[in-house]
Amino acid sequence: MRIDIVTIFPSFFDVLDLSLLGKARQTGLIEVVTHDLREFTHDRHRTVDDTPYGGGAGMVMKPEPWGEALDSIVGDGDSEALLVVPSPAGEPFTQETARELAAESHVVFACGRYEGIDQRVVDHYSARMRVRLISLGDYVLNGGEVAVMAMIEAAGRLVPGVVGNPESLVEESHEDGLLEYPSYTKPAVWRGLEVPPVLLSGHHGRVAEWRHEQQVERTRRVRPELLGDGVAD
Ligand code: 6GU
Repeated sequence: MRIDIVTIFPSFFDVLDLSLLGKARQTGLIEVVTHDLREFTHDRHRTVDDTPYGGGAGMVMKPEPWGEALDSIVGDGDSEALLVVPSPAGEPFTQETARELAAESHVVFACGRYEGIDQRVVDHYSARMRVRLISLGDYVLNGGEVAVMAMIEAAGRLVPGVVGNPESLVEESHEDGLLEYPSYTKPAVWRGLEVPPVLLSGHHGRVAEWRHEQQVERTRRVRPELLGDGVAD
C-alpha cells in the first residue's frame, strides 16, 4: 500500500517510523511519503492561505499550491488513487472505513489547516479521481494531521501482514459491531481484586459465553445505539 500525505507539517508524521507501522514501512508492506505543501508555492513567504471570499473569520488554504502538490503525486490526468480530505464536515470514520482504506493500493491524504481548503480543490479532483471527505468525529481539530494519523493507524494495521497474528484483529471492539470484552492477565489477585473465576475454569465454551455477555452488557451501557435498538436499560 502506498500512502502520500500533503501537509504544512511533514514532521508531524515522523512518529510513523515507530512501532507496528514503522516495521511495516521497513519491510515494504506500507510505503509512506510526506510532501511539504510550501514546496509548491512560488512567493518569498511561501504563502498557503488567504482571506475568505464573502468575509468571515480565519483563513482559507489557496488552491494553487494544492493543485501543484496533488498533480505531482497523481499526475495531471485521471488517477486510480483515492484522495482523502480530513474534514469535520466529512462522513464519519468507522472501522468499516478503515477496512476500505486498507484495501486501497494508493491513498493520498490532503491535510488542511485553518478554515479548510478552497472548495474548488475537492471539486476539481472529484472529476479525475475518487475523493472522500472523512471526519474523525463530532469535534474540531486545528488541522487534518492528527486525524490522518488516526486513519493511517486504523487502516494500516488491517493491511495483511502488518499485525503478526491476524486472529488478534477479530476479537476487538467494533469488528463484530460490539465493544470488546474486558481482558485480564496474571496475577490472579491484584490489590484484592480477583480475575473473574470463569476465566480460570479452562472451560472454553463458558469463557466464550461470558465474554459475549460482557460485550453485550458493555455495549448496552455505554453505546446502546450500536445494538440497533437505541434503548439503554
Ligand atoms: Cl478529519 N479534521 C479536522 N480539522 N477536525 C476534525 C476532523 C478532521 N475530524 C473531527 N474533527
